[in-house]
Amino acid sequence: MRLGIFRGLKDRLDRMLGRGIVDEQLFDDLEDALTSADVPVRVVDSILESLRERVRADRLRDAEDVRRALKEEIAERLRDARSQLRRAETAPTVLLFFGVNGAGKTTTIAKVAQMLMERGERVILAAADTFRAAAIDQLEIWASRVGAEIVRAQPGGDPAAVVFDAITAAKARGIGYVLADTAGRQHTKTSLMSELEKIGRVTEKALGRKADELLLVLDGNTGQNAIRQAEEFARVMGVTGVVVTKLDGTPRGGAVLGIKQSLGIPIKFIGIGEKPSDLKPFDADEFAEALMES
Ligand SMILES: Nc1nc2c(ncn2[C@@H]2O[C@H](COP(=O)(O)OP(=O)(O)OP(=O)(O)O)[C@@H](O)[C@H]2O)c(=O)[nH]1
Ligand SMILES: [Mg+2]
Repeated sequence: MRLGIFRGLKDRLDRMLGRGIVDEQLFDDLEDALTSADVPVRVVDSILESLRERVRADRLRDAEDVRRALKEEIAERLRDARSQLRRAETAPTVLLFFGVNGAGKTTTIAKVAQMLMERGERVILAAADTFRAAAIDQLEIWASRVGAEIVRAQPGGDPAAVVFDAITAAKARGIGYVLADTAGRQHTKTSLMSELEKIGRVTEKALGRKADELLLVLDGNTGQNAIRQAEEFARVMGVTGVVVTKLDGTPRGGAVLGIKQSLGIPIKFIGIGEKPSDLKPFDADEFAEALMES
């Protein structure tokens, strides 16, 4: 897996560790490398504190051992049993996607739809971004490309009603998954946040329970603001997991390390390109490994 995050981290680590001396200078350099990738200061401190402890306790002297310990510290902070996508006992499983403008919601839905369909599932997409006609068309194009069905309304229609209709259709026809696309919204815009809350309420009415996954889509380029966004969406909607997109291109993706540690929200998927196949179910060890190699 190629990630853009921590671009150059591998070279920096090689240089740092190549000196063959595990000293304060090394920890300063590591701090600098992690901070410049936008890993929140609190997370950097906690990683380095544990790493120091390990170096001391296990008497690590070898560059390779320090590298492995660092990787383990990062992976430990990201591991979460809830990273796996939930599947409802009573169909349909409803996944609601939301986030700020341009985060990658619609593309992620196409990717998740394709992944589910490859597993033999049937999928309905709900085009609940009714603000722009182009948004509905974009989802329609993805639906036909990946072979999913779609429920749509007229532009300007009620987004909650679209989700309601999609759930009703899925129930009637025994379709396993409903993936709902919503309009991009800034987490600071109260009216748009209450619209999202309404979509959540209507989902609950149609389904008889809350949406099975409330997925916040975050652009990996967002840096520290990702945590602010996550806090606000979690407050208004509840968030069961995040999808971090565009990790193929960003040197600032370290902020994602803060979301799990600060808010306890697991990462479910990462996006590593624009194609439907460019999605990975999140695996903490694989991710940490890829970071170290980037
Ligand atoms: N490189 C890269 N580009 C991505 C990824 N995910 C999405 N994009 C691109 O990001 C842009 C925005 O993606 P959309 O899926 O339209 O984002 P959105 O959140 O639905 O946007 P709005 O509906 O306008 O709020 C598009 O050009 C996508 O191709 C990714 O993982 N990697
Ligand atoms: Mg969209």
